Amino acid sequence: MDVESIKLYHYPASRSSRAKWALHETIGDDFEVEIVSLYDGEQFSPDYLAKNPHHNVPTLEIILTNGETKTLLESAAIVCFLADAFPEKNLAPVAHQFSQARANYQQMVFFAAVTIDMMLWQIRIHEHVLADCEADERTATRYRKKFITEVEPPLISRLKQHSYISGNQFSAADIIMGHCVMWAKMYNLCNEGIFNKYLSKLSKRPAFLKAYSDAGEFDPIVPKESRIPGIFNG
Ligand SMILES: N[C@@H](CCC(=O)N[C@@H](CS)C(=O)NCC(=O)O)C(=O)O
Repeated sequence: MDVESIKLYHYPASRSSRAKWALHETIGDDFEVEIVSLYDGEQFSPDYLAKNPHHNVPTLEIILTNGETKTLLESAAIVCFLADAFPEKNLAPVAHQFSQARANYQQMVFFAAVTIDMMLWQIRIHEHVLADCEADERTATRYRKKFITEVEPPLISRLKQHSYISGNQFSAADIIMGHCVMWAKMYNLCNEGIFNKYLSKLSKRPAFLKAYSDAGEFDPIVPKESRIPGIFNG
């Protein structure tokens, strides 16, 4: 597959930063970034919905020299695709039969991208995204409790045992987990010192610094006028 160009549809500090970080880790700076202004509803334009019917970021477009465009959705899928596409970057243990390292890595990818992301998403939408008529304080409270009792302890235990989330080597799992830990801290979770140490290690990576160079533009609180019942769901 001969690649002509790569374009990421992105919103600062959102889940698309995971894809941006993985791109900087693997291909450097040679890709285009287009901001989708989520709070202005640009993700609902017909042109964007044709690329991404889930009306969200990230969307990754890989334009081939033969004119074809490959479109990839889902931040974790994009991160893992890039990690496997560039094995020389050592971002993922190789998949071979009964590889404990690969299984451990995948466990952390899915724990972050599915279980943790879902809990943080529930907290975020019920506190900062949904219209008043849809927001439910009890849901946010329930997930805050569950996060503290069921997510933080296994993460702390792992980070006490080794330097990164799935071993002593940085991997694509840290790209997703690192984003989740920053998201959690924004919501006053992951307050133990060990999470600060983890983030301080991750944030020394040049690719991290580039991916989050625009993070200051992110305001977690969606303006009231953008909280349209039934559609924008974070
Ligand atoms: N599971 C998807 C979720 C993507 C997602 O919901 N992104 C948010 C920003 S963090 C978004 O674009 N929301 C806009 C909307 O839902 O309209 C992924 O990880 O890529």
